[in-house]
Amino acid sequence: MKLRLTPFDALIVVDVQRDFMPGGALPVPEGDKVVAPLNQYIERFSKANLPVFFTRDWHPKDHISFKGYGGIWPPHCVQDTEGAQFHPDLKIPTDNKFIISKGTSRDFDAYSGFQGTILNDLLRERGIKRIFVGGVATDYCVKNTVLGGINLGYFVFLLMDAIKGVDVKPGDSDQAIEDMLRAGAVAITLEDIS
Ligand code: VGL
Ligand code: ZN
Repeated sequence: MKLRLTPFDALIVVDVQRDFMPGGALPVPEGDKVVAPLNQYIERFSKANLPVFFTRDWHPKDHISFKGYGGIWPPHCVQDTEGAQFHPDLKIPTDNKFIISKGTSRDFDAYSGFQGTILNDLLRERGIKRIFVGGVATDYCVKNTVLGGINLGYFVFLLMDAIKGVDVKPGDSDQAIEDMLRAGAVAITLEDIS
């Protein structure tokens, strides 16, 4: 497939944070492998003056998703901790970039970047019609952001070369990809963008 970026396109980089990387609190196997390809997407979008959105998990220390507080996850991405920082090699543009924090209230979790955030408003304000989504984890926040985007009427491209999953159960990520494609997401890699 050859597709050309248009003024109605935006890149969404999901949760590329230290705690989701190998050695972090909630490691995604090979999670760090998304950084290099994402940097290439970021460069393409930035050079075309298109907005780049970075979602981040940004939990209070007693968040409902944490073990001991009603959830299933080890504490991760606690607000203002090192684990919540973006991967140090992620090339965050100086201009036309937006940081979207989610899961910020103790009693609510958010796997989707749209949930409880102004992401949809920011995209709509800018006339964005198509979103390109990569990051971690394929089977949680990437999946829910993609499905959320489709439900809100966006055309969604799934960046196959820039996603990694946790696979709590083997096959979860493959199933998530199947679910996203069935819902209407279109799978692409960097080569598909001319
Ligand atoms: C995520 C589990 C818990 C994710 C966030 O970013 O996919 N997964 N919180
Ligand atoms: Zn979380």
